[in-house]
Amino acid sequence: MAAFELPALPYAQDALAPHISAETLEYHYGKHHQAYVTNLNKLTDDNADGKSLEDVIMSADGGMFNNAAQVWNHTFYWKSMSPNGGGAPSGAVAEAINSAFGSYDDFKDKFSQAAATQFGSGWAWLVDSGSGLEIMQTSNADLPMKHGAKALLTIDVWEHAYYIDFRNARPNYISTYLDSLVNWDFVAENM
Ligand code: MN3
Repeated sequence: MAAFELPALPYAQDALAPHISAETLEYHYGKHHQAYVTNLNKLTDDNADGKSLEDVIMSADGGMFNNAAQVWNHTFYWKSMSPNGGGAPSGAVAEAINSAFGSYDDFKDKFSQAAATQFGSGWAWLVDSGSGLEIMQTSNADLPMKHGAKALLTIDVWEHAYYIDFRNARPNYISTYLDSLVNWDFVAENM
């Protein structure tokens, strides 16, 4: 009977500054993410069926799918970043990246290109497809679990993710994410 809730941010609202400002998180987390939770609760009658968020994502379509998936995507995105993140991974993650893409630089090029060329609103992902690590692009609220893949890392490329800090310069947002924010410990947990 519990309603879906907005999970706490894994860091303070100003913790990603100067790369991503407190103002961006005030709107992106406090308004956008919150609105997806609020809308999902309206559409699911405060989850009277007691379904998990993943159950709703896998069974719903239309507005219910969009809001449920966006709740999940944003929770995953906040964890994909860290105040002390960025740069090349080490250990098992580095080995998996090198094995799948040849090198960290090759991964970086492919991930950046996927994030930059996602037309309009959407997401770029590092996923485990079941036969190794791959880069995936999704539009709007779409996400890897709908395609049988396991998400390991994501970047939100909806304009609301970067417009306050980077205006229209999506490539600068992507390089800042990779160089200063990406949370490889979270990827290791997901692998
Ligand atoms: Mn967003």
